[in-house]
Amino acid sequence: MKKGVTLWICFVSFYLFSSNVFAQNEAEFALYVEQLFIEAKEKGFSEDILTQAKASIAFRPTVVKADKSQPEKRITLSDYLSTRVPDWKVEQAVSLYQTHKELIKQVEQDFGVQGRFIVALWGNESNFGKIQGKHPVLSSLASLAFEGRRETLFKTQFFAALTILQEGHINLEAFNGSWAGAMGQSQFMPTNFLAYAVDYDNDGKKDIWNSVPDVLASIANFLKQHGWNDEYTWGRQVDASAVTDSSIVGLDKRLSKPIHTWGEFNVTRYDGQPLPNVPIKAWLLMPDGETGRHYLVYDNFQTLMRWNRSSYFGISVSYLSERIKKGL
Ligand SMILES: [Ca+2]
Repeated sequence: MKKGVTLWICFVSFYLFSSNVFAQNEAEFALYVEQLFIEAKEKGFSEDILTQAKASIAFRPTVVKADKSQPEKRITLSDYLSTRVPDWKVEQAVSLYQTHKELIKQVEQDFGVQGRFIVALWGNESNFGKIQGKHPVLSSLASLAFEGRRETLFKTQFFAALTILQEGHINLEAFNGSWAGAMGQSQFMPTNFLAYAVDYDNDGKKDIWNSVPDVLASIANFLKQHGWNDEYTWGRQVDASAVTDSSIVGLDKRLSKPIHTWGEFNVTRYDGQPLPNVPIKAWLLMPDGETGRHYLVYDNFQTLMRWNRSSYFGISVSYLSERIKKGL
């Protein structure tokens, strides 16, 4: 057979096969959604919400694909910081801080979290609300639950999303988020929304999509509920290049020591001076090993780890908060 013909047959068979797989997925997905809504009804959601929600649901193969192809990160922390915290983001953060100065002061007082960390998280999560994701939350979560890799997790998120809808914080048309279901300017997953979102402008809605007061207070509330203490900061960059024992490095609870005792392990300030003699417990963090940047981080950094388990993320939020402080 001619090569061109073989290729053509291959192409047609592949097309038929993949469209067949897709149709099969669609049919299985429809059955799955039926089951999901039977469960939702048993949980007591109102008929009205369920009818509306169900009509809006479509299979989203793109989110499933995104879930399966999350990149294995291997860039250095320095590269990460220059991508995540470019100068323009620092400038915007400082300028927005000034714009919302009074609001931020109030949130600081009410929740006990320094404003620069709230603004840094706002910038890191959604570019201060500019990038919130346009994926319909219910369809994304149902598709991810259906796909099965983390079914229990996404089902829990799906029912939490239905609760948000039923409580009327957002309408169905505007109920959008990232492909993984992270929503609004603070990119809360639905369960975090239910636990930590705040209606700070008192309009009856926890609107993390549109209301800056609600967004900033919700971020602060998350941190506060996870143990933030505004008498302290996040940590500091240090020089730990003389540390030879890697077993003392890391964020494990058991590895904390009062900051000044780290001197006994040859850790100094970044400029080589001795560490301050203060009774703050600290962990030695070396995200890229010996050759990269070194930090002593405090309890508040552990709180940032509750937001996102990546130490690169925690350092980038901390770094942006430092740049904001400098710029104010
Ligand atoms: Ca509100």
